[in-house]
Amino acid sequence: MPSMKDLQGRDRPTWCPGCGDHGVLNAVKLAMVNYNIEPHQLLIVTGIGCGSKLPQYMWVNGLHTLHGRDIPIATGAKLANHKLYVMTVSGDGNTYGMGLSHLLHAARRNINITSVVQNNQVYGLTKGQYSPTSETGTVTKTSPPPAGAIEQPVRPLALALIAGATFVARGFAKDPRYLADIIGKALMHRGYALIDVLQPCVTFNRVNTYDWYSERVYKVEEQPGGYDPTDFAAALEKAQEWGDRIPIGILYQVERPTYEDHLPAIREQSLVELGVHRDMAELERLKREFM
Ligand SMILES: Cc1ncc(C[n+]2csc(CCOP(=O)(O)OP(=O)(O)O)c2C)c(N)n1
Ligand code: SF4
Repeated sequence: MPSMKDLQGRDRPTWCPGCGDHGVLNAVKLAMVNYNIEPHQLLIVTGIGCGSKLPQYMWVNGLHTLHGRDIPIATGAKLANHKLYVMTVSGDGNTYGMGLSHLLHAARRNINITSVVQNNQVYGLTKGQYSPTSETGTVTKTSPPPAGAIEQPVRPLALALIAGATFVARGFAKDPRYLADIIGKALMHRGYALIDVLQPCVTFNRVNTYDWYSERVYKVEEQPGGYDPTDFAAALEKAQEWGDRIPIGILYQVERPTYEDHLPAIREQSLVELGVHRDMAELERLKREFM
C-alpha cells in the first residue's frame, strides 16, 4: 500500500498559495493510499491549465496533453491497457470548453475512466478570462462591464447524466478527505465517472471563494430522508441545483457494460499484453504489392 510520502513528487507545486488545486492534489494522493492503488497502476492524463500540472507534483504516471484533448488520449490508453486505472485531471475551461464533446462521447460509450474537473469558473493559467462555467454577468477581462458574460453557464453534471455517464459526483477542494473518498469510489467504479470539483481560484475569482462555497454546500447523503444515487430523476434535479444550496457527493451511480466489455479482442486481454509479431518478409511482400 503506498503512503502519502511515497506519492510525494520531486517538484513543489507552483500554484498560488491557497489555490484549490492543492486540495485536489491531496485528495488524489489520499484516494490512492485509501484504495491501495500503487503509482504504476494509475495513469493521470491532463490537458493544459494551472490544475493540469497536477501529476508533475506527485509520484505517478502522468501524461500532459493538448488543451481539451485529455479525454480521447485517456480513452486510447484505457483501450490499450484496460487493466490500468486511467484518470483525467483538468480545469473547467479545458474539459467543459474545448473538451466538452469528448466528455459527452466518453459518457455515452461508458469508457472506464474517471474525469476530475477542477472547476474554478475561470481560465486560471491564462489570467482570469471567463470560462464555460462562469455565471451569466460575470465580469472578467474578456467579459467586460456592464454586461459581463452574456452566455448561460454550462451545467456539467446534468450534461454528463443526459449523455449516459454512470457515475456523476461533485466534490469541494476544501474537504480533501471527502473528495478522496469520491475519487476512490470513482476509480473502483466500472464505467465513465465525472467528478466536478469546486476549486477556488484565489487570484482571479473573487466571488466563488472558500467562504462562498462553505455557506452553500451540503452533502446529498446527509439531507433529510437520505438520498438514492440510483434515482436518475433525483440526480438530474440535484445536478441543476446551484445558488443558495449546492449539493456535493455522489449524485448518481449505476452499473452498465463498459465500452471495453463489448470488444472481444480486449475484453480478456490487454493490447499491451499481446506482444508485437513482426514478420519482415510479409511486410516486404505487402510493400511490393502496394508500391
Ligand atoms: C488549443 C488551445 N487553445 C487555447 C490555449 C490557451 N490556454 C491555455 S490554458 C487555458 C485555459 C485554462 O483554464 P482551465 O482549463 O479552466 O484551467 P485552470 O488554468 O483554470 O486550471 C487556455 C485557454 C491552449 N493552450 N491551447
Ligand atoms: S491562478 Fe488560480 S487556479 Fe491558477 S494557481 Fe493561482 S489560484 Fe490556482
